[in-house]
Amino acid sequence: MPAMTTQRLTTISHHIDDEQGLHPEATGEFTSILNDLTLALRLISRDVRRAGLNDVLGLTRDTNVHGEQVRKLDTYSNDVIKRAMQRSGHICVMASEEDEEIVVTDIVNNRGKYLIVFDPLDGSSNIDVGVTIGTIFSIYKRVDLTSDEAGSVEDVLQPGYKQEAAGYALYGSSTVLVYTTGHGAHAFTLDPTIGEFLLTRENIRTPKRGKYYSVNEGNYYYWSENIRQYVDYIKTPSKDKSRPYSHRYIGTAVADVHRTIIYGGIFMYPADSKAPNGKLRLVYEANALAMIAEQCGGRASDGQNRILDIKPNNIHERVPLFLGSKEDVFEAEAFFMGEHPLQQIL
Ligand code: P6P
Repeated sequence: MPAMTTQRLTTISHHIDDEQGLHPEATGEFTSILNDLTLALRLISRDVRRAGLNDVLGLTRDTNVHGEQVRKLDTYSNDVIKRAMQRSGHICVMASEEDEEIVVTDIVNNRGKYLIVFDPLDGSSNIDVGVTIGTIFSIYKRVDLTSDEAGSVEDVLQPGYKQEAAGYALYGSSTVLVYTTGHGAHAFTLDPTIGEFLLTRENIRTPKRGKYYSVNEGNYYYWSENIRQYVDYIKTPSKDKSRPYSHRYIGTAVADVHRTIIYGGIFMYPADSKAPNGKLRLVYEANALAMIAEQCGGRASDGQNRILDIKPNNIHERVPLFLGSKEDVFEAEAFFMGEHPLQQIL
């Protein structure tokens, strides 16, 4: 009888502590921030799971049975993260999809040397139909570590390659947290009975080419001719049976990206005539997803430029996104730039 093999039982707190060992200059502040963030994600997960029951539980649009103000789930998620990030005093400034301006932490004489940018609830329009939604986050060091001034918008507008950590939470059939500190990307699944995120996939690796493409085909006639040619190409049966690809599209970027980094293939939100810079946000969506994709061995670009190299000009700017298996993204880029060999003979 072969000896039983036992899977290591690793919580995200264990993993964050272990990762701290990989950063010799770490002082525990960063670890404290990540642990505070996981508390916020567990609270959001709990309330996302109840969302469908609000009406049944008598949680009206205005006040619930306890007379408490019932707020929209994305507003609630936004507040939970901001409150969790105030605790440590290590965060000097925040930016959120839900707030027009930066949020400077209100701790007196705050010397925090980190900042967080986040989309508290990506895909929230899917809540009412029980489709997976998620939270996306990035953590940076502030630009001037010697400053004792409040954090500023310059701290928030750093290029994505400056990220210290990035990740996302998926509220689907289970709650999954994927994060990286630059040493691979790792997935944890929440066991709600004990409130712990347990390691389920370490060092996720994306296949160098996949069989799925994920894009809103409803925008087909708004895309450039080159993008239409690419999508037509991957839908056309090939002799070696490598094509057609299968189409998958959930409409929540975090969920579509997660499937893409696990199974391979490509997720795209290209620019189109309605959205000349695409729909997804650079600062608090694309940068985190791009860092995760690269840590899994994949690629993320705007069709030409590496996402992580793009210097943001404003908090809410949008960016086209091509993300996934390296070979698939390179092929899409060749079509996007009109340089694919097949386009020369069309
Ligand atoms: P469309 C969700 O609203 C979101 O911001 C992303 O999560 C998602 O990828 C995209 O919009 C879906 O947009 O235009 O396909 O409905």
